[in-house]
Amino acid sequence: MTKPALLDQLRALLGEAFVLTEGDLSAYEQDWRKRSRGKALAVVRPANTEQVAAVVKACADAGVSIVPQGGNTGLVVGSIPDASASQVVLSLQRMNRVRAIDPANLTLTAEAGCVLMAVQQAAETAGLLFPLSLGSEGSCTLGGNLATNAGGTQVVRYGNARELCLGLEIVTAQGEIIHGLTGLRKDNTGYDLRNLVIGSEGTLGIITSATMKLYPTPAAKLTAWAAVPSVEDAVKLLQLAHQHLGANLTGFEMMGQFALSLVDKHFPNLRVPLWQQTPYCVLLENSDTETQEHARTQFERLLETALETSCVSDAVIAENLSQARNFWHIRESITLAQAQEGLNIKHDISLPVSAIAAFVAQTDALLQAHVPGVRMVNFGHLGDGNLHYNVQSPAGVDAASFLATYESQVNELVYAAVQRFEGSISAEHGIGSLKLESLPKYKDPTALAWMRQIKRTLDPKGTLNPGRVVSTTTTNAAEY
Ligand code: FAD
Ligand code: 2HG
Ligand code: ZN
Repeated sequence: MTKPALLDQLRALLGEAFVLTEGDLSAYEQDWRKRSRGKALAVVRPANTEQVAAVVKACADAGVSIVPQGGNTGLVVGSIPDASASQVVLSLQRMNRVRAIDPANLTLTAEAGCVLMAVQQAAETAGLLFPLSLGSEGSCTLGGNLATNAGGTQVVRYGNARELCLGLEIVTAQGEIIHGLTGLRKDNTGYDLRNLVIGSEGTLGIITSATMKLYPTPAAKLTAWAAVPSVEDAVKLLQLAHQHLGANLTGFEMMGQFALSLVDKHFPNLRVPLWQQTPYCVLLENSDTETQEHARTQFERLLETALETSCVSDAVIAENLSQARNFWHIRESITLAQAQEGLNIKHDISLPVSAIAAFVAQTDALLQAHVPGVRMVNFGHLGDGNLHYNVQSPAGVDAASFLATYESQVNELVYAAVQRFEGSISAEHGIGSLKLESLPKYKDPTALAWMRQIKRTLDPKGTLNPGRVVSTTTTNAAEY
């Protein structure tokens, strides 16, 4: 089938208004960080699962590949088309209904294009908690969260998107529908297809709806901000927090001085506490099942011990909700502040918590030796062993030329260190196309071979997001 004939078929399936080929399509064609820009054959906006299935079938029959897209907030260039003007972007944004909430079963079922914040709000309206929380929650979607197995700031207590998901409705690469919207917590009826598709970044199936776990809302929530002298001290504080707060510890974020200086520079209204006097700050959250007073007493005991043992040099407990929100706002603004500062080299890595201090000390030194004056935007979800270990050009050096000269060397240096410390080169953002070539160097080769085999079996024509996560086109098996 010719491309014009496919476009006619898509228009007949969805309606003229929902097949976009003209005008400014940059919101769909450019990635969030503005690193890459592609060109789509068309952007299609189906309204329901049957339409998604029909679009996939039509494209598969025509030999045209599809890039599924939610909020387009991904950070690994996985949700935009390539430059060939021959791929269809399938946006799930019109599928944004919360279909059901079952308070007795503690579940919520929503369509894939539901914005994360809307899911959180629907749960809140029902008096319950949907704990997934990311800085991009105002625009990322539930489908995108599941496709990337997103993490965020509550993983230390509630797990990442995978742990929150009970059931999925999926459109396959052939345009069939898997009706898997179960709310069961136990279901051992064979291979776990839900978990195969979660984290597959749109390469194995299109998620059209999901059933997610909800939780009782904590009776009290308290936030604290602590200055810590070193990463080692932050890790000591984490151990103390586990001991003192147990399951009440719902957030533990570490932020380096340079990361906070960027927030201070680009968002001066936020008034970052303590950052000038310390190399690192930590944001802690205590969600109590009892009372606000109980939460405060627990926090005070924790911080007293931390001050006595000198792993904390100073600390503030938020006095009220607005101060707590401001602390979180500062943390969530680091990504935006980096975007304002200019591109840097991002590394979303995870390590055993016990290895993090040594990793940072050694890798900081290696990077300084390699590129003197390089500035580290080091922050992240320390409670999960997940660092955003980002490398910014030395002061006065243009970001674009820094990336052009150093990106691959810096990646190799950092990823080799991650490997030595038995970590992962992608903790929560995924592989996309940005890390496609790095993955084979660090993934177990047999595991990678299984991944390629699964992709080829489920999507033999390469209809769904080809060239992302794994490449199946190379002839060099040793490479991919
Ligand atoms: P998109 O960007 O549209 O797509 C991401 C990938 O999923 C692509 O490969 C796409 O093809 C695929 N996809 C999208 N929808 C579907 C679907 N319905 N079915 C199948 N495949 C699909 N990530 C974290 O994990 N933790 C964070 O703390 C975090 N913070 C962020 C803060 C900011 C300011 C920004 C900009 C990003 C942040 N991210 C974070 C990254 C990003 O928001 C997440 O990866 C998010 O889950 C992507 O959702 P999305 O709807 O925008 O997906
Ligand atoms: C976060 O934790 C996100 O804020 C983005 O995962 C990380 O900007 C980054 O590198
Ligand atoms: Zn993160």
